[in-house]
Amino acid sequence: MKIGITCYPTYGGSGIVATELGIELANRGHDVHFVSYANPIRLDTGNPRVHYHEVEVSTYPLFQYPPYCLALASRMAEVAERYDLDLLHVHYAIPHSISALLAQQMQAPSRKLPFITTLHGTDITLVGTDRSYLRITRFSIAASNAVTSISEYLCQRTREVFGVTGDIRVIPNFVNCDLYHPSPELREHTPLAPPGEKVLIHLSNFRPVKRTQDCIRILAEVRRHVAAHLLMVGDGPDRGPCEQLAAGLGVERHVSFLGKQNHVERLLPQADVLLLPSELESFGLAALEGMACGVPPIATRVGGLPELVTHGEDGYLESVADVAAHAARAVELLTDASLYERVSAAARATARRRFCTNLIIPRYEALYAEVCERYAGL
Ligand code: GMT
Repeated sequence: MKIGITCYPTYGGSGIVATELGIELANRGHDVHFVSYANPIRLDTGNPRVHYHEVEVSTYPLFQYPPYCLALASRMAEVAERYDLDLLHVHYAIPHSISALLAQQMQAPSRKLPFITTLHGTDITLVGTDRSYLRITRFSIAASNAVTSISEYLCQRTREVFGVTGDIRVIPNFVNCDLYHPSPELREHTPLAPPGEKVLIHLSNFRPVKRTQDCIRILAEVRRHVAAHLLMVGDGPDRGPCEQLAAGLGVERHVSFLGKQNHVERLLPQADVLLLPSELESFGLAALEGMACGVPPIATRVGGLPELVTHGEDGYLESVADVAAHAARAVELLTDASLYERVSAAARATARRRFCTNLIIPRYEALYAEVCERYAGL
């Protein structure tokens, strides 16, 4: 098929999922056209079936707010026409599904261009705090030819927030288990931490919802019992406060801030435990990527995380802000080798059994075929 994908190309889970989906689809023989304002992160494949079309937004002085939504719609329509696209798949409702709807209408009646909207979470929670997006988001969800959400939790929330009664298909996020895999050798001898120290890792965009400072507090607590080093991967508004807190708690030598990294599959296998103390996660992609690498997550019991992590089996779920409980779980795992091996193996097994690309990508392919067939008959 010829598929147009739109996402936010920034350092966020929705962009990562959209990018990885496009790459996997291209590996399976589809032609994938990314339409966005910048090259999506992690899109560094040499696959000739992956194309990127930039949306240029005019900065004419009259426009205090450049109309990105319209420029995107226009580019979507242009790409659909030139490359004979079968459908558009947009990740994140605001404003991508409205742009897709406009592109669809611009093509009609000569070309049938259905579009699918995948909800990732913040597109729904944002509406919770900014009601000005409520009506337009509800409208764009209803106008989509299919809607998917990345967890049961998010599906439920969408129904509650928007009163949506139509079909929302839950297709969970996925991980390439061949690319993301454990490496006991690397874990034993990582160059990223002093020899003999255990390694904790956190991966996010350092937004307040991630509670990144809790990671620093957890490390400080863990170090009272076990020699450990923390890798903080990513960047965002709370990086500065984290650095200050590390200095304040006297653990700055034991924390490495690695900034934004594209190849997290090379970093994760070097860690023993993944920390995800978020206030909310609709899915928790970082936890899944860690699990595929055999790195047990210690996360919060919020949002979609309980659909991914089974407490005590393949990771741990604790209350938000309960630093002592998160630290105690880390100490437990890091000091009991047989417990560690069991939980680590179970984490990897969960990723393989339930969330591997070879299980999830065919579900998107089936949906694409179904939507195209249904839309052709309209
Ligand atoms: O969490 C973020 O800051 C980024 C955000 C996004 O929309 O890019 O992530 C959301 O989508 C990810 C991929 O589906 C999920 O793994 C995250 O849990 C979700 N974030 C939240 O719900 C807060």
